[in-house]
Amino acid sequence: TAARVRHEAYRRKIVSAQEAVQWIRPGDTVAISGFASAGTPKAVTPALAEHIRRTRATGGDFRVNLLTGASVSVETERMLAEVDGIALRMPYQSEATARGAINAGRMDYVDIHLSHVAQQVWEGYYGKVDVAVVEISGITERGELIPATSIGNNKTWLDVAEKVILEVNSWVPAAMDGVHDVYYGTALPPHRKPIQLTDVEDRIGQPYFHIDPAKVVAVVETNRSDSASALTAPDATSKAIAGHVLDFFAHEVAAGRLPANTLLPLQSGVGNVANAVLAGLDSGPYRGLTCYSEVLQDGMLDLIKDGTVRFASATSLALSEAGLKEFVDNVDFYRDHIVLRPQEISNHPEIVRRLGIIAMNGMLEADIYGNVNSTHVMGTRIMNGIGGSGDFARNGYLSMFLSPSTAKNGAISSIVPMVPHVDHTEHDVQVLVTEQGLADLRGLSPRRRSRLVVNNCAHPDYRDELLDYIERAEAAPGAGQTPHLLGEAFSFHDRLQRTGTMRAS
Ligand code: 0RQ
Repeated sequence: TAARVRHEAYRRKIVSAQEAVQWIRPGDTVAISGFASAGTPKAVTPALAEHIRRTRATGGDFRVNLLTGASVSVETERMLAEVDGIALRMPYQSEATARGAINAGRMDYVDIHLSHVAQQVWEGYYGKVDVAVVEISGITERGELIPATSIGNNKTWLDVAEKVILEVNSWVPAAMDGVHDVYYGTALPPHRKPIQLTDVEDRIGQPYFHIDPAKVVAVVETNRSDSASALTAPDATSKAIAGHVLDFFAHEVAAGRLPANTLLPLQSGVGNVANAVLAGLDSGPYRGLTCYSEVLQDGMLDLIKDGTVRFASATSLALSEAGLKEFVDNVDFYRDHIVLRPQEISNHPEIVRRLGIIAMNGMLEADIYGNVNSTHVMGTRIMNGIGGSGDFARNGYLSMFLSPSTAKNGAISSIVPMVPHVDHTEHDVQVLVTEQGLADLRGLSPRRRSRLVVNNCAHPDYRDELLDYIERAEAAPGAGQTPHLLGEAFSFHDRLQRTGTMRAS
């Protein structure tokens, strides 16, 4: 206790999670820490789920509105959804139980760009925030809060919440102190100033959060690891996608549009394909690369260690047990190469544009003109959410979307005539990549794009039907700038719904 909570006034507020949770009332808006698997509160949220379960068992009703950084730990998302404890969820989830509740219409879900969350809360769209539950790694002698493994929206939650519950997690290595850069200079218009960040490693803020101590109603001590992010070795499809991306980088360097060796700051999503691209960079000619992204995973530590990556900025450090050990054992080294920032800064459009980020994100499907659906299966059922993909894709120097050319053992083509839900419009999508190949759409009109997308990216099983669609759409009277046959535009989806596959029999 003394080592982590170094301020007497906060030591007097230490209580159990069960006591702390009494501050949360039915109908409250509760903002919690957490971004990907890193930094979710470990004690108060399970206690809240239990509290809600008991209230329900005695015939009561108890639901809260839940605001987070992005996804939070799978257990947390599941526990709260299982007790039907969430009325409204914002801004991102990626868990099956919550997804089911949302798609059944039992949970309201507001799916917004991650860079917008803080400002929308300041603007009051979500009403007042009653309680913030924020995991930190310690409290200094002066009462400053030392962030944990993710920052997300924590600065905003601590600022706006009426009551604050702190979870001090002594599992977070004390050596992480100093990795964070919390910027306090953001404001709403007309008071905005330029954000003076011109290089990925710039430090423009301070290492700690500050808080009005009067708002802190409880301090709960924990010693629990983040739930480890599952990592799988890249499969053949992911490796093929990564190979096309790496060839493209070489091509852009040769064309003088990217600096040799260092490229431009990279942003990549999480998951198999993103991991394969990062692993592929290791064997390329690159030295001194930089990353300006949301989440850093184990693979990034390897790249930093061998000098492939010079510096990485993110808002979340989602490591496995092994990754964390590697980080702690060499923390003095890594502290010079990694910074964690609030997500309004890690995803800030102004900075993404200025730095010239290479944005690489996953997608569910793209259409023949380059519109991308990242979020809604069949245009109706939410998968995860838009997350940060729009922040980076819309403002990046290069905007790339990556996916296998088929899903569900080939029953679904990820290249379709028209996407039934659009997250990233044709204006924001420059490059599509599947294991089949890469379509560089820059500088091309819609009629020049469609054949390229199909020939380079679609799976051979679906290519002829797509080319036939394009030809007939172009030949139709009044075909227009972006030819479509409206009666057939969703024929792939319609067939999937009727027969269980997009394949023609
Ligand atoms: O489901 O495993 O049950 O079969 O979607 O698909 O191919 O494993 O790819 O993990 O990269 O996810 C768009 C969801 C892709 C993700 C999406 C099914 C497929 C599988 C996953 P199964 P893959 P990924 C950075 C920015 C938005 C948020 C974002 C995403 C499952 O990338 O959520 O970009 N993006 N954040 O079978 C039906 C299709 C499908 C399909 C795939 N067309 N129809 N199902 N699937 N295509 C985030 C951070 O940095 C934190």
